[in-house]
Amino acid sequence: MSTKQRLLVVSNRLPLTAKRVSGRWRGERSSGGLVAAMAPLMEQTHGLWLGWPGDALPGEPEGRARLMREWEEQHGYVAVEIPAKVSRSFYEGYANDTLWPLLHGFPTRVVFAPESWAAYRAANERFAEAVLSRVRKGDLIWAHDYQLMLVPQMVREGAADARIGFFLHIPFPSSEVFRILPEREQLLRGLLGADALAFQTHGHLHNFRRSLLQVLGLESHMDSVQVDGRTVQLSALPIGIQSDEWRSLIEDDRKVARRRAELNERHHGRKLIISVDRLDYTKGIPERLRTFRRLLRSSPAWRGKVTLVQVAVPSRERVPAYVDLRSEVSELVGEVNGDFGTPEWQPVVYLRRSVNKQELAALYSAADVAWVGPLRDGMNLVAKEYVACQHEGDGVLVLSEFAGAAQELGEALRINPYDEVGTADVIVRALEMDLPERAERMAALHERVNKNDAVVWAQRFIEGLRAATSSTAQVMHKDRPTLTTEAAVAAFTKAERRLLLLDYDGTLTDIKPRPQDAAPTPRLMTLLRDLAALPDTTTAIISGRSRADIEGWFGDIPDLGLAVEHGALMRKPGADGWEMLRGGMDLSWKEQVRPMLEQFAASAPGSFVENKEHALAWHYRLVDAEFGAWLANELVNTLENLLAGTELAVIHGNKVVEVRYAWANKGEVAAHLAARFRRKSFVLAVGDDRTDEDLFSSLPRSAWTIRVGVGATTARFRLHAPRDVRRLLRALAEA
Ligand code: ADQ
Repeated sequence: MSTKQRLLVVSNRLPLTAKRVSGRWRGERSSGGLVAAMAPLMEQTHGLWLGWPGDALPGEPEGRARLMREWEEQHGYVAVEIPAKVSRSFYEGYANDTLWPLLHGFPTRVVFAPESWAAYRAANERFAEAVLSRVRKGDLIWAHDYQLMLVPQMVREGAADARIGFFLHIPFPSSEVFRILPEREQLLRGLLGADALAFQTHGHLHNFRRSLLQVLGLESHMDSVQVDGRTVQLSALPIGIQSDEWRSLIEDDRKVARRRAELNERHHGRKLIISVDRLDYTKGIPERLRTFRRLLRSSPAWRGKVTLVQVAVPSRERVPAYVDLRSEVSELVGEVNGDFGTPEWQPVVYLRRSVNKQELAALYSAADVAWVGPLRDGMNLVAKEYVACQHEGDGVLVLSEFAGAAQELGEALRINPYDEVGTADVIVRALEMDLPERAERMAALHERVNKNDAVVWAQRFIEGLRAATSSTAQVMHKDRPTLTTEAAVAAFTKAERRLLLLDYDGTLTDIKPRPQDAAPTPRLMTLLRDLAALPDTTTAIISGRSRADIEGWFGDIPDLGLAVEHGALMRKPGADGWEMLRGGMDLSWKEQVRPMLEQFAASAPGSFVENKEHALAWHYRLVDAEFGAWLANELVNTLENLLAGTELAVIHGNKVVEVRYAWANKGEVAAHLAARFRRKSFVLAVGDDRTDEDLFSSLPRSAWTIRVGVGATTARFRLHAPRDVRRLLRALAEA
């Protein structure tokens, strides 16, 4: 990788935290495997790491600034300063009180606080600004985790061609849980600013895709999604550990060997179970202690023969939920030890603190069983660390099926941590397992964990990001430019004659759950009246709707052209009556097609059949998004077979499947109206779905064709939403 392609890592914390000790600012290493995973790439590319250095406590500001400069020069660490008030509400508030429980699937623990959302936005802006102030062409930006979900889009807005990757370390929940969040759309859009998005497991990725569909109505492929004409690559990429480091601790470190010998000695004649967690409610610590109590109750033979060492490092202690958890765990430990302990034996050894890696390695390697029981976990590195430290290969890993690691570590004994009885049985089985089975299981785990370590993980992510942003990928998916109002107004005013062809739903107004709710607002009516009254200008609405709807809303604007049912019927500007584009039609096909549509409507509650004058439509906007899309594809296939060779066409529009005459399309009307306009005229056509593509392709290349929203298009330009279309048209009306 050339030095031109630097890696810019963006994470909430920098690898160093600024602390003021005896009046002087110093850097302290923050813990975390991410630093080691990034190290080779950071070094090769002379990369930068952008993150928060800790609160800027009052006092010695020059000393702090000097320290930050040193960090940047020596390590490439760039401090992203966040005002103390914002940082608390951002980190302890939105990130840890709202997103953390939500993304782990604990909706009842989610705190909804609009103020903390504002802080989250503000903090994400700080990170994005820091990236934008440093990024150079070709750099690869890699943002991490739930604290920074808005950063990809914010960076994209400031640097359209930036190469942005994002990795979510924690789970992505079911869409039913995710969509309770008021800011669900902004967060999804924030992530979609990236070129490559990766999750820990396929399950999380699947949940994310379902949320895209349910919340944004965005369909995606297994490995990609199209947004604003860009492709976002999607993948599942489970994070690994620093296997090398753990191996050398086990094989070469004398202190670790000594500690292990001491542990073996102390627990001689007993089985040792190890559990290591951050003190977090997602880790299932109370559940584990209750299960252990049950085991001791129901299996008296194990009393005095097994010890559970629970190491728990305090975490997020300013968040109330964590304070409660801390007391609950202490009480439970006291209860179990009080109920079952003897002068010779303490059932639970509880270490509520951080222990260093040597101590951890000794514990892992001395333990007969690791009991990893999170209620939900993105990956869980402890499971992998235990495996890496089992150099003799005789320990047993007991792993929650709700940890991401369970997807990879199939040879572990699986538990449902909520099931006390079932889990207690599995623990007994682990304690009693014979050596050959233990060895066989552990050998397979060992190989997998060592092969997919943290460095391999980081390399894979970067390869994916490079591929997603390679020049060929970019050329293939290069999008339409966004239309600028100034350019359109200039061309509009210069032209002698002007033609404006406007789709209605999804173009002039937002799509509504029920078609009848999409009536025009008074403001939109005024806009259309103003446009229709412009001199030397023809304005027409071309809609798939019925004559009744469109005439009911716009019939009294005399100079507005109206075409309905995709152009089967038309009222020319200034004309009184309606005319058919082609006459003498046989409508008997409706009798055959209608029962089929009714059948689909009956199998999908919320969907219905609309009987138009010259067409039939099945609307499924209210149907569960995934089911609706699947059913619509079924219907289209069935109808296409049935109608092959007839003059009818099946059209899959925006949440609607429609059968109508092939000639009755928006292109026919447009060609009809545009025929009277000379080459130098200004012709503008705007629409949001597949039926509008007919409109675009019927017009000369010089026409101002505009697609609203996402999706492949032949239009020359793209606008984001109906709001933008109305803004543009207002500018034309006033030009
Ligand atoms: P965490 O929720 O922090 O990480 P985990 O993956 O288990 O969870 O990592 C914990 C790390 O802290 C391990 O390396 C462990 O050794 C260490 N640790 C825990 N308790 C300790 C103690 N008492 N003393 C010293 N060290 C201790 C988040 C997600 C996870 C995901 C990781 C990485 O929640 O699901 O696996 O990021 O992506």
